[in-house]
Amino acid sequence: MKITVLSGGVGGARFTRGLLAHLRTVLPGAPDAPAGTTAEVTVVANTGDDMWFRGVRVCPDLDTLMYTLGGAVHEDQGWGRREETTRTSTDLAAYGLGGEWFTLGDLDLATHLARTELLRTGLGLADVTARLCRRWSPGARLLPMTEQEVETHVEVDGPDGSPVLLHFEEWWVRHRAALPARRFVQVGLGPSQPGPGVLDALRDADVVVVPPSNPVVSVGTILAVPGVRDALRATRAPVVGVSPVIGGAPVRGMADACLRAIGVETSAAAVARHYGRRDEGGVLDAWLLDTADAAAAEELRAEGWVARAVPTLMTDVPTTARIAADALDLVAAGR
Ligand code: GDP
Ligand code: FO1
Ligand code: CA
Repeated sequence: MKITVLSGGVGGARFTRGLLAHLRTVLPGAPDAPAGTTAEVTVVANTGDDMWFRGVRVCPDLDTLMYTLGGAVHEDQGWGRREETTRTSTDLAAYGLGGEWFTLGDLDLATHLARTELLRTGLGLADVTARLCRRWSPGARLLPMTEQEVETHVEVDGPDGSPVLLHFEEWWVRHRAALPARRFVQVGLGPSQPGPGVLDALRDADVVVVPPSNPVVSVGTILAVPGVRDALRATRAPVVGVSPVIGGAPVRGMADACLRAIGVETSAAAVARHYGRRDEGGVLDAWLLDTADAAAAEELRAEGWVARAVPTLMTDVPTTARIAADALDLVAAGR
C-alpha cells in the first residue's frame, strides 16, 4: 500500500511517526499481519518556511520530519535536535549582527552546513534531502514540495500603517504571530514546480493523508505549488484529513492567527469546509476530528461529509498510531 502525506513540521511529523508505528503492526512479521502486506510512505513536505540565515539554508519542516522520524528530535520542543546546545549562536550574538531572535543549535547547524554544501555542488533539494536522510533512516521518503526557493512572507502593518512583508519565520518566531497578518504571500511561487516525485506520489497513492498540520502555512502552501492541488483532486486515491483544531483551539502553536488572517474560524468544521470536499471542488473525501468536536462531526455528516470523531491528541506514539489507523479506516471502505 502506498500512502502519501502532505506535511508541515511538528503536527505532520508526529502524525507520520504514528502512521509508521501503526504500519509496523500490520506489515509482514507482525503478529496480526495480513499476508503480503507492504507499505510505502511518502511525505511531501512544506518548504515555505525555509530561509537563508547566517549563510546556510534552513528547512524547518523537512528537518522536523527528519529528526522526528529518525529518533533525534527534541521531544518537548517538537523541533530541533535532542540534547542540543547553543554555544555557537550565543557566541555569534556577541558580534551584534542582528537576527538573534532565531537560534541555530550547535548540532542542528551541522545539518544546515551539510545541506548548504550539497546544494552548492549543484544537487537539487530532493537529492540533498535524500542524502541527509541516509544518516537518519526516517522510514519514509521525504520529498520537498518544490526544489525552487518559495518562501512564505507575512504582510503586516508597518509603523506608518503602510504594508511591510516579513519572512514567515520572523513573524512566527520573533513576533510569536502577534502582529495581525493582512495576508500571506508565497514569494517565488509563480514559476515554481512540484519537486521530483511529488506528482507521482499523489497519482500513484492508495491513500493520501492530510495530517493535523497548519492548514494555511503548511498544507495551504503545499497545495499552492502549481499543479499540486490539481493532482490531489485528480488522484484515484481517497484523501483523508485529520483536524489540527480540537475544541476551537490549535492544540499547540499559533495556527489560529493564520486562520484568522484568511478569514477562517478556528474550529474543526470550519477547517474541513476550508479544505472542501472533492465532490464539491475541494481536496478531501473524509475528515477525522476529535471527540471534543463530536457535534461538528454530526453537522458535517448532515452536510454529506464522511466524518468521524475519535481522540486525536498525539500524546505518545502508540496513541498517534491509533489516530493514523482511524484515519486509514475512515477511507478503507472505498479502497
Ligand atoms: P509546524 O510546521 O511545526 O507548525 O507543524 P504542522 O504544520 O505540521 O502542524 C502544526 C499544527 O498541528 C498545530 O497548529 C496544531 O493545530 C496541530 N497539532 C499539533 N499537535 C496536535 C495534536 O496532538 N493533535 C491534533 N489534532 N493536532 C495537533
Ligand atoms: N523556533 C523558535 O521558536 N525559535 C527558534 O529560534 C527556532 C529556530 C529554529 C531553527 C531551525 C529549525 O529547523 C527550526 C527552528 N524553530 C525555531 C522552529 C520553527 O522554525 C517553527 O516552529 C516552524 O517553522 C513553524 O512552523
Ligand atoms: Ca512549519
